[in-house]
Amino acid sequence: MAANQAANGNGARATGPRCVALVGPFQSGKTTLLEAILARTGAIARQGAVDAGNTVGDASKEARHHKMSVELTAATANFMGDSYTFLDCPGSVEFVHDMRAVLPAIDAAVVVCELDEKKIPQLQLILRELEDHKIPRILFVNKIDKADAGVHDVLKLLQPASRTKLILRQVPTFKGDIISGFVDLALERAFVYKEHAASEIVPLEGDAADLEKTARFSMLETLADHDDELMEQLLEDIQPPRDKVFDDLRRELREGLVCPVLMGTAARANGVLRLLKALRHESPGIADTAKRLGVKAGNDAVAYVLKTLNTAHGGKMSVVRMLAGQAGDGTTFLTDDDEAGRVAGVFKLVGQSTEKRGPAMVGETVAFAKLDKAKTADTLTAGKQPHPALAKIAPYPPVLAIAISAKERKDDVKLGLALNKLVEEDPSITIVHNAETHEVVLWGQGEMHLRVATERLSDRYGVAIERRSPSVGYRETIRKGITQRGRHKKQSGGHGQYGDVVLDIKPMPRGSGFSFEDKITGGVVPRNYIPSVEEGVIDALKHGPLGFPVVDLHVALVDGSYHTVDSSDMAFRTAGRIGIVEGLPQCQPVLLEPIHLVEIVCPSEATAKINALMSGRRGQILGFDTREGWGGWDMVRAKMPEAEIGDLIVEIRSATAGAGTFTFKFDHMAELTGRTADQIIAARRAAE
Ligand SMILES: Nc1nc2c(ncn2[C@@H]2O[C@H](COP(=O)(O)OP(=O)(O)OP(=O)(O)O)[C@@H](O)[C@H]2O)c(=O)[nH]1
Ligand SMILES: [Mg+2]
Repeated sequence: MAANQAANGNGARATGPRCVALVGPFQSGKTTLLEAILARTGAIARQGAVDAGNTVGDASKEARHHKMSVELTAATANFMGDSYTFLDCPGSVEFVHDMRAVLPAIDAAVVVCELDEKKIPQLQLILRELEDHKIPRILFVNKIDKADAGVHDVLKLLQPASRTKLILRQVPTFKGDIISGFVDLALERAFVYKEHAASEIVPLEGDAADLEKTARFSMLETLADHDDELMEQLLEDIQPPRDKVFDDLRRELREGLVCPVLMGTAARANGVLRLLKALRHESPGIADTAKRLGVKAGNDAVAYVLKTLNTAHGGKMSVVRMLAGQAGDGTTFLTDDDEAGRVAGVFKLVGQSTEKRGPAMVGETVAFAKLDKAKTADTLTAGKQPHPALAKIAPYPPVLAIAISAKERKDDVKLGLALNKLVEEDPSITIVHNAETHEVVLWGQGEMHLRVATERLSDRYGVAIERRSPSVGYRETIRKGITQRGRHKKQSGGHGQYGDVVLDIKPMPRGSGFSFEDKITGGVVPRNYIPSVEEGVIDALKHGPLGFPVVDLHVALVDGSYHTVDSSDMAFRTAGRIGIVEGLPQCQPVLLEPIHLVEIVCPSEATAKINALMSGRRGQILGFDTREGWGGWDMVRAKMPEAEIGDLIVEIRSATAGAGTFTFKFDHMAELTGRTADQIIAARRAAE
């Protein structure tokens, strides 16, 4: 089979396999739309429903359980002789990495949205990502069965989310208060929706005809912004030929000059055929996408890894888009800096069902088995030289952490392996081993993200997990100095133990850590024992009188004595320890807590709420400003104790309809006294 290269110029539609992502705000109906598309194209016999738990997408136990998408679903279908792979992306911001990682290699995105003001900031976030990647996009206004907004309100509501001009391609028609169909403004035809069937063409007359005229004119006006000839025709009141309108729609979509808006009801498969036709005629194909990405021309296969999966039976699978050439069983790939492995099985994907198939051609989206070292977002090539990485998609910094451990100790090793697989599938999870507390800390993008991660550990990898809040990095220090003797003397039978030191302990400025000084004169403590004294001191400082590591102090060894037979490294080490353990409680120990610099970004209408939230959590607001390059958004800066940041993201999201987020970095340690400190110290004692 010769690979179909897409034709490019005006008037020609792209051909060959397409890859289209379904993206959009949380719960807008992407998985339902995928289901409708698969049913309309005959890839599945009957349209399932998310609420019934029988859709192709969201088939994992976790997704079914939470009734939301928690990872990417890929499904390939044929429509009018062309192959299309749809990538159903999760809408939740917590799982956004699965969406961001696929963007580089798609031809176009269908942005599924709702006419809901509260979801506009989320829509804006998604459109920005697409705009930044220069990906042609079509807005699909879903759940139109529930909408009662008039035609003009559609653009008024949605336009603020898009930096690119939106053009309304369809206007709804009503039967009473209920939307019964639409007029297609390019075709100039009226349709009535039929449930789970193609819409029926009806005569365009009466009110609908008037509505169509005005709406079509405004569509043409927008197109004419980028087409002088069309502008002249409009000014002279000449009806542009239909083909010209279609050519403009296609060109302006592909060049990212406009973003067309279609509508429908995914749950009933209404508007789905028109959407598919728009994709067929207007969306770019692999030739344009390869050009956009800068894929190097040549005969070697080039592929981009959209997603990495660990299936129960098939082992590791890399879902890839073929950007050049072809590849099949036995093809050896390189990443941009390593070997990727050798393909052992090519699969067509329709959700969780995988079907073995022949080699993958340019433009196709398939799964390759056993590419051991390929990672999501890698650029692969079958050539001798690595292909430069076409995209680097770093996950957003994590915002929430939990400490986890295997419920049963025997699962410790299994847990380690499972965590590696978890991160391989979802790089937006980070695992940190805290050497001080011996905790395994799972960092992720939110509550649900971490919950799903722990569910996967038990469901997929068979390791039951216990979870806790991770420890806060408290420290303690002293406010007052002291000179303290530390004496270790034991006379047990033959060989005794003898070490005796005098330590000058004094507080140091914040951030100076610990320093040790040898001030011994006249050999009262022999030189060779002094490092042991220091070791003993350091050892004791790991656990101060309040229960935390002690910092910001200086210890000088000023005096001491020794015994020619009984003194040893061990004895002086113990003496050093005793000096600290007995000395520190007299030095007015005080708790130190980490304070971070926090930057929160949020839609401006939420700024006041965010300020209040920060103050309520012992935050010190440093100021707020408009977010650079983001109309209608602010950035709030504050200093905030680590303990209060713990679940901050949960409240930020609830104050901003999911759109706000934050970053933080360590700033300084601050003294903490009073009730809060007492509680922390008591909790520490109880835990010991
Ligand atoms: N009324 C109406 N409800 C719909 C329509 N499409 C989807 N829904 C409902 O909206 C909810 C979310 O649907 P999903 O398809 O899971 O939405 P999603 O965008 O995939 O959700 P996430 O992937 O979790 O972001 C479900 O309860 C659907 O039944 C529609 O066209 N009309
Ligand atoms: Mg979904």
